[in-house]
Amino acid sequence: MSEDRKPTVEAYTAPAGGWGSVKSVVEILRREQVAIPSTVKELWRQNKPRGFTCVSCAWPQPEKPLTFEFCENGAKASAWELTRLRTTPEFFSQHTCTELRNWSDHALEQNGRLTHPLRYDRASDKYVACDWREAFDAIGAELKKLDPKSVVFYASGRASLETSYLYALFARLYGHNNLPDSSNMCHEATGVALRQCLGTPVGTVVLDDFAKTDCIFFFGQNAGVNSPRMLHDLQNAARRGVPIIVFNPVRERGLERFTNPQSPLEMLSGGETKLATQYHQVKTGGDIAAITGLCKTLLELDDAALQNGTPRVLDTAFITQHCHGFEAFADFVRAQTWEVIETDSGLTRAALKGAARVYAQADAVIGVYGMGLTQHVLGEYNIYMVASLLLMRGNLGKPGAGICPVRGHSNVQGQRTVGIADDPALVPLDRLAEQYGFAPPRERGLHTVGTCHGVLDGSVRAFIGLGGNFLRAIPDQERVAAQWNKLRLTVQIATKLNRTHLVNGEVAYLLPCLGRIERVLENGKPQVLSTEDSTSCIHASVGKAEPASADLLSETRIVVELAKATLAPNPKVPWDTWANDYATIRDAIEATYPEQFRDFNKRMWQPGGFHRPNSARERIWKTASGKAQFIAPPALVATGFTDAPGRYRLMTMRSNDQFNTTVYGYDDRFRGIRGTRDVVLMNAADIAQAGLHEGQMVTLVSDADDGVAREVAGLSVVAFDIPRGCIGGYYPECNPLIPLSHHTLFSKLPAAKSVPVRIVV
Ligand SMILES: Nc1nc2c(c(=O)[nH]1)N[C@H]1C(S)=C(S)[C@@H](COP(=O)(O)OP(=O)(O)OC[C@H]3O[C@@H](n4cnc5c(=O)[nH]c(N)nc54)[C@H](O)[C@@H]3O)O[C@H]1N2
Ligand SMILES: Nc1nc2c(c(=O)[nH]1)N[C@H]1C(S)=C(S)[C@@H](COP(=O)(O)OP(=O)(O)OC[C@H]3O[C@@H](n4cnc5c(=O)[nH]c(N)nc54)[C@H](O)[C@@H]3O)O[C@H]1N2
Ligand SMILES: [Mo]
Repeated sequence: MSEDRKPTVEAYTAPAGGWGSVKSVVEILRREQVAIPSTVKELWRQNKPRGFTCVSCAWPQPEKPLTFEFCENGAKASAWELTRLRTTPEFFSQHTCTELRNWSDHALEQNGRLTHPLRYDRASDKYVACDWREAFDAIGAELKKLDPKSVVFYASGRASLETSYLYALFARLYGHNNLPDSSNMCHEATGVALRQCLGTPVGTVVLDDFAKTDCIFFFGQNAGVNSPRMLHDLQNAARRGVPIIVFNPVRERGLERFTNPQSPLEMLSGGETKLATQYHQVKTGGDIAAITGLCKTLLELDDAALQNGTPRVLDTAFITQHCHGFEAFADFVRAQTWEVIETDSGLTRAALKGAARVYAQADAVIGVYGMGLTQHVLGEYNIYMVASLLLMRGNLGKPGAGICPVRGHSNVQGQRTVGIADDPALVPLDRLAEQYGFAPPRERGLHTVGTCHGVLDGSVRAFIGLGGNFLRAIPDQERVAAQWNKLRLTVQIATKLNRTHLVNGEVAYLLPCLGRIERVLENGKPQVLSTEDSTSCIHASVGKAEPASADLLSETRIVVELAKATLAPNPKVPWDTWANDYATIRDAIEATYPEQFRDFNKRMWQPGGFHRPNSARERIWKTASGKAQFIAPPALVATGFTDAPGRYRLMTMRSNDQFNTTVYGYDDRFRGIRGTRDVVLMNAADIAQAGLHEGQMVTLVSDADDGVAREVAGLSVVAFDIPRGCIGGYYPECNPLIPLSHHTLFSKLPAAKSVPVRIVV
């Protein structure tokens, strides 16, 4: 399917939100051909008590929701699920998988919801309809024959706590910890780093802290696009005069100014709120240097205070009582020269000092971050730096302060909480052993990068995907995809067709499921699901919309049937009871995690949900030293490679018109790029220096030193306000450029925000 798209680039002058947002939602409702009144009715129920949890991002729902507690991108994600368009067996009879592989990501998903279970027929290279029983029995028979260690159970972060708990249990009863998930590409660095320095794998901030904070530092997260409901909290803070200090290589409109599309007054009067009070265009991979500059200034200010006899800038009482490693960290920071800090961050000393002074004057500071920090080779050190910055003034474990990683998928954090983890140390295996009378596998399983290596070397033989688009989301996607059809078995549980479903193992099934917005009936009774948001808050989610097809099953039911078809019966594992009444799954979760999920079935109905306990919030540090840990970095640049002439740092970006690999459309409104995603964003001076011109078609080639040729061709050069030496391209189109070996040091998270590339014409 050829789609001719010419880029047009023009500056976007309006604020985030506002009429542009409304227009964009209306356009997508039209495109999905949804019935507008019933869709609006569903949207009204979004993120409300007794409503459903938005399928888009993981930002928390407030206790007292707005009339319409949804945003432009949440509405898009819901319309995408509620679409009237259908991808039927009839459609598959007309197209081979080889042909569909030439369709764009957008065109495949735009074709609408999957309606029937499908078996891949190698002879015709087509999917054919099958019945559920046949699918479960065939998959079960295959799994029984395979070595469990060669089988991978992937999860994208959307499935509910109930489904995820059963999925992880299924894997362990079957005999492996091969449970990679999307967080392996996302916030795994957060889990690893925060556990190390604060003794908790998750953020410490809750929604209420945004109402109490008096300063927000914002690193590498694009709230206006990826968690737009957060703009309400930022807007409220900005109106209280709270400084918001942003570090981001590009000027993201959503962080600069916002018109609340839910406020008639603002909409009609053209009113807008300025959000960022300072905006620092740090180089990609330059945050360690930038934060070193902030910390250095704090030390200088503290030295001066000591000398002048004025109040200390450091919270020395907190540091003495609660922290470990401060002296070594301070020595490291003092040893860095301003010249190097300026070069490595791309920011001036004056700018960094200005930001640090604001920090020093605030009593309660929140540090927010996203993929701009995690997706670098030194990603964990980026996070240690934010934590250290906060620790210097005791900004942890007090109201209005703390660390706030903004999670991706709506239940990605929750999936880990209930056992989706390749690292068995994160799972209460002894309790599972007792509860279900089996010996859980103890050795470490495969994460996402490990799975890719296993596919390449042939040790992985089967892949089950609970949602997601694995082959598009991973690094080195072309190399891995080329080996995928050597797998014995591939099973995908999905709502819509994507590229991963078109590369199949010898035996392959595509199992269509209900989405979260839809009514789930089991045993004739409506069921409720639950999810955990970015602030460890758990709430019920009630789907009410009419299912896209009568032949869909819930994700929970699919997991249960797969497990039953694969495993020997075990009287302690009541699969049918669970599938018939999800409240019994929640009881099982509570039995496994009694402290986390106390009174689960009751408390999930509280308006705003209930919070899991968080030790760091209570200033209890479950770290090796028993204290919060200052950790100095090994370098000031997070990229993991050295700069060289002609070598650029490529950051892969999300547009305003996509949800991960789901591409809604080809306009990136806030960045002013329309009609295409095949662009490379460059500083005008770099374009001139490289002898290129705007609009020129170029090829990006990977500059990794591993002998593998990787390239993405047909990209149009766009002049953009981005630091020199740094360039931008879209995810997932640029993923073939990321070597599998290019990942964070400890969590093996693909370093998708600084990829070494060259430009060839
Ligand atoms: N609408 C929508 N919502 C989403 C998603 C989506 O695709 N679309 N995806 C969901 C998922 S799974 C996730 S994980 C989150 C992702 O949400 P974010 O964490 O916001 O992820 P990105 O948009 O990839 O990158 C964030 C920002 O990092 C900046 N950046 C890049 N490199 C650097 C750097 O070196 N330093 C700094 N300081 N900044 C840098 C980029 O300019 C960008 O503004 O959003 C979730 N929500
Ligand atoms: N270069 C680069 N690569 C990246 C990133 C980056 O910033 N740059 N970001 C990374 C990040 S943060 C993430 S999280 C991953 C995302 O990786 P994934 O989670 O694997 O990918 P998604 O695009 O979110 O998956 C979309 C598919 O999920 C299915 N789906 C949607 N809703 C449901 C549902 O309710 N149930 C089921 N069963 N299926 C459903 C649909 O079939 C849809 O096609 O990508 C990573 N890859
Ligand atoms: Mo993510």
